[in-house]
Amino acid sequence: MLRLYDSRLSGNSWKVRILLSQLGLPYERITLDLVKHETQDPAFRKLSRFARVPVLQLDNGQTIVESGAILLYLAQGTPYLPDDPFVRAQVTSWLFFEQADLQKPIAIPRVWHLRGLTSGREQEIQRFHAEGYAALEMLEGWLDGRTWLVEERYTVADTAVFAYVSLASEGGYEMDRFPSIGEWIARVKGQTGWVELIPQAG
Ligand SMILES: N[C@@H](CCC(=O)N[C@@H](CS)C(=O)NCC(=O)O)C(=O)O
Repeated sequence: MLRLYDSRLSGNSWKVRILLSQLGLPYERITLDLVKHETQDPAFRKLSRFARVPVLQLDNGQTIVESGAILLYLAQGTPYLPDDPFVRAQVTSWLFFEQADLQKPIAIPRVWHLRGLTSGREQEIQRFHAEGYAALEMLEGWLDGRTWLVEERYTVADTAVFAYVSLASEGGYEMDRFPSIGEWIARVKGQTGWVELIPQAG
């Protein structure tokens, strides 16, 4: 059975859990505690060359690291990643954009907010916000008048970009500024098989 190493609040791991659910693939979930630095455990480091989650372990024991690589691996041959090479390149370009421009400026202030570590970091947060807002403006412009990121169909580009963008308010971003992003987030959440980051109790 597939095995996913994740952590409770990891948006990068969440992307993979959404796709696994949408594909109906059973998997074993192993949730690491990042506050306890469990990613530094020598046994885990053998699985993850970058000492980070998510890690997908295949039936034969091989592992895939990096959320984008895991999404592309799992989605091949499914409607979530079209076969046409040009369309695949469009999907891949969104995965790169998310990692280069969106993920870090959203994820780092979010972790500081969630762990109560913002005091003394105001200037750094401002710098991350400037970078993040610039990327969010580009995303907003692209989504204005469009339903999905690529070819007007839902793909792993949407899954990948959705995760941290939907969590940005937890990092102090004012998301009311981005109405098209807000509508697109609601559409992603409405996709069959979509799962919450943390399942509601009861
Ligand atoms: N580019 C990587 C980023 C992975 C990443 O930053 N993972 C974080 C959690 S979201 C992590 O494991 N950090 C290590 C730690 O905090 O110990 C991906 O997309 O998978």
